[in-house]
This record gives sequence, C-alpha cells and structure tokens, in this order.
Amino acid sequence: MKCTFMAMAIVTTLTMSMAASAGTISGKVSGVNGESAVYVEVVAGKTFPAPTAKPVIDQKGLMFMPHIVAVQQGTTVDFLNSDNVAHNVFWISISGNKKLGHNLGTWPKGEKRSFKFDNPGVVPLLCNVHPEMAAYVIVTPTPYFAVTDKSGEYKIENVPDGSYSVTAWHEGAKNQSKPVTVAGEGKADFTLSK
Ligand SMILES: [Cu+2]
Repeated sequence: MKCTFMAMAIVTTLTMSMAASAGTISGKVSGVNGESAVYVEVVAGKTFPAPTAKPVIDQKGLMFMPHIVAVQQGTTVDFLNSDNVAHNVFWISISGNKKLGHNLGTWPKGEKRSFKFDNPGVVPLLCNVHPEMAAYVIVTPTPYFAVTDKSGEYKIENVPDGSYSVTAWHEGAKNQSKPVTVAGEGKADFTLSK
C-alpha cells in the first residue's frame, strides 16, 4: 500500500516538472508607423542551431518584398528577381559595421542569389539600379522574434519560461530594449521615437 502511494507521488512530480514549458511574448510597438521587428536578445549560455528554412526576399514591381524580414542568425536568405528588369542587391554595412558590407551582384528575372547571414544586426538592403528601392533584414541572435503587423501588434511564440531582454527595432527610430519575464505569458510594450 505504502509503495503504491510513493509511486504515485513520483509520477505526479515528474508530470509537474514536464509541464513547465514554453509561452509567448506579446505586446505593441507605438510611436512609429508601420511594421517593426521585436526579438529576444542573446540568452546567456545558450546557442541555437541555424534554421534550414530559407526565407525569400523578392524584387517585384521595383520593390523588395517584403520590406522588413526578421531571420535568426545563421539563416540563408534567397534573393529572387521577379521583374523584367535586372536588379542588384547590396548593403554598405550591418548595424553600421562597414566590414560586413557586401554586394551580391546584378541578375535578371527568374534568377536568385543566396546569402547566409552569420552576423546579427540590421542589414539595410539597396539596389544600385534603382536608388528608390530599400528594405531591411533584421538578423536576430535567437529564434525568438516577430515582425509586428501594421498597427504595431506582435506575438513571439514558443519562448521557454525565463527572463530575457527584448528589443524593438523600427526603420529610422532608436532601438529600445526591456526586460521581460516569461512564465507561460510575457508582455512587452514599446514606445519608440526618432
Ligand atoms: Cu532594382
């Protein structure tokens, strides 16, 4: 009888420890218009395997599509040209570091070129054929990131319970970081300014 009780206690303890799992970080970025990127900063003592999925940035109608793409560090991005004219892709720096500037070249419709973003930071994309074309790749140090909707709302899924620093980025605005504790659910609102 006593043994059965103890076995049940052990099973209960195991079940409870397995229940401690992942949650979400959500909130709103205000003070700016349109999409922002929100991401969890470096988690001390943790490394994350590079994703195998390759996001596509298209050049269509003389625009980069989408305008803002967030990817985890180590992700390979495919740059596609869907226009009848040749496009180029280059960036002069990553987060201001000109040593990380790169020119992927110029290529015609239907072709794509790839680049693996190993350094975290903000990559301002340009096309030297069309000076009005611009876009941003936000390379994040963790797999926990989101691009907000046009109203600034965001939700980052599958974040393990814990305490983090979360950063909001918006084109032309100053970055803002704040501490967030996730225990099933975490909230972080930001108000950015230029
Ligand atoms: Cu172009």
